[in-house]
Amino acid sequence: MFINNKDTITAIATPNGIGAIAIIRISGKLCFKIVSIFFVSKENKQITELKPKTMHLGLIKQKKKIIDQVFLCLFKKPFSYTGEDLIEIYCHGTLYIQNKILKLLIDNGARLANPGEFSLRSFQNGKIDLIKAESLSELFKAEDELAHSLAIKNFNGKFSIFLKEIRQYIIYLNSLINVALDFDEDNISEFNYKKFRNTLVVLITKIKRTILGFQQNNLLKKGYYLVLVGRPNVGKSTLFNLLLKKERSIVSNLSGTTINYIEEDYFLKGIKYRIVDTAGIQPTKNPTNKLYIKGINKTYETINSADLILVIKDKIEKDLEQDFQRYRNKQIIIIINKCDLLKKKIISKNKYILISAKYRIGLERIKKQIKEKMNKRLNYKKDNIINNMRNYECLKKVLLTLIKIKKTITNYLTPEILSFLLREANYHLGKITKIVTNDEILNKIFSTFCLGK
Ligand SMILES: Nc1nc2c(ncn2[C@@H]2O[C@H](COP(=O)(O)OP(=O)(O)OP(=O)(O)O)[C@@H](O)[C@H]2O)c(=O)[nH]1
Ligand SMILES: [Mg+2]
Repeated sequence: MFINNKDTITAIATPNGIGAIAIIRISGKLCFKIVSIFFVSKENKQITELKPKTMHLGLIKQKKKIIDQVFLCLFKKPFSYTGEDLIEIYCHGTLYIQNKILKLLIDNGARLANPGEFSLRSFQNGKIDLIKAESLSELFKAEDELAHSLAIKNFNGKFSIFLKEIRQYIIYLNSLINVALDFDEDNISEFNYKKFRNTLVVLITKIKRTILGFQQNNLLKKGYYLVLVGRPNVGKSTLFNLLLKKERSIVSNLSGTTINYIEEDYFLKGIKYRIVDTAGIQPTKNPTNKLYIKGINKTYETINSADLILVIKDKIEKDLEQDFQRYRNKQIIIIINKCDLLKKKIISKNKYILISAKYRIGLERIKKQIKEKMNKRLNYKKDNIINNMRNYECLKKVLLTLIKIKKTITNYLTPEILSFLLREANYHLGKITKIVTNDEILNKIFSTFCLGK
């Protein structure tokens, strides 16, 4: 679509709309020439005489008419984000001024850039590698603290360092094979089998750990599934609304108010969850109401995919978990609601949390428990440095090839075959960072960027 880096491109880099200031970018061969047509610096200097990477005050003029007073910063090739001559104009943020300046640039020979085109040029001119570009893309999508910290980590090269280390391991394994290849076929014992195997195991463990971190993180990005379940009328929807701080689910004193489950994003201490309010489960064994049966089936479906179940009750029973025996393998928090109706004063025990959703009592205890229960899983995030699915897939292929090698070395494979398999692993590894010539992949990565980036 936009793999043409001969044109001079321009775009408004700040968000669409009115603001105090707006930034307009222009990059390419004709950049200085185009801007000098209508920029008059306060120092009365030509654009090319202005000091790079410094703010310069001046006027934007169309013939004699002043359009705006602006600051301008120029970057000379190759010392710019795109690697080309680049100018940023900081103008006042009215829509009229932004569009007027943009129009002046386009009328004088620039082309409106596509989303991500500045970054694409940066990549094509070797200023950023593919991992950095992809991390940038992830940075723009990051909605919560976790996604942001991962993207920023990779922007600073953590994943690249990891890949370098993996490559070193593969080079070392290859060197062990090469020693064997230098000897003749009958002299296979020269191949240091034990060293090869041990190194391979270390390498496999390293990659496995990283892959596991990504799988866990991916789950986190989608949000952990918190499901509110219980008998009808116990206050599930009241609690759901209270956690979300909005009247999302209908609350009433009629049993069976919630028929279909309702799902919403819920953020707690920077972590994203999906929280689900479900239809209350009736105690009757063989229900006949078709609508109710449908609703309940949905409730059980959500329970099956839950990471944490919040069981709500409105009285303290002997065996609090009796209805949920079959979900014993799931994490559960038991909540006794409507504590305001209790005659005796009872305090929360380890087994359950006493709350009153209606009177907003005990909410903090629930939040604390959610955090504690999920913490074990959240720890995985520390290991995760893979920035996206494409790289995950490539790394998985590297891992599968290495596992194949590990399985087959016991069959006394010749060093030639091992060398061939190692090359295959290296090929998949290379796909993560190598220059991608496929326009489709490049488009996919860069088109997720904002305009002007
Ligand atoms: N006294 C008291 N009443 C509550 C409390 N929480 C909820 N209620 C009331 O209990 C009734 C049922 O609340 P809902 O939140 O609709 O209950 P539910 O579990 O979603 O019910 P279903 O959707 O029918 O399964 C409403 O009249 C609420 O106002 C509480 O803490 N104390
Ligand atoms: Mg309800």
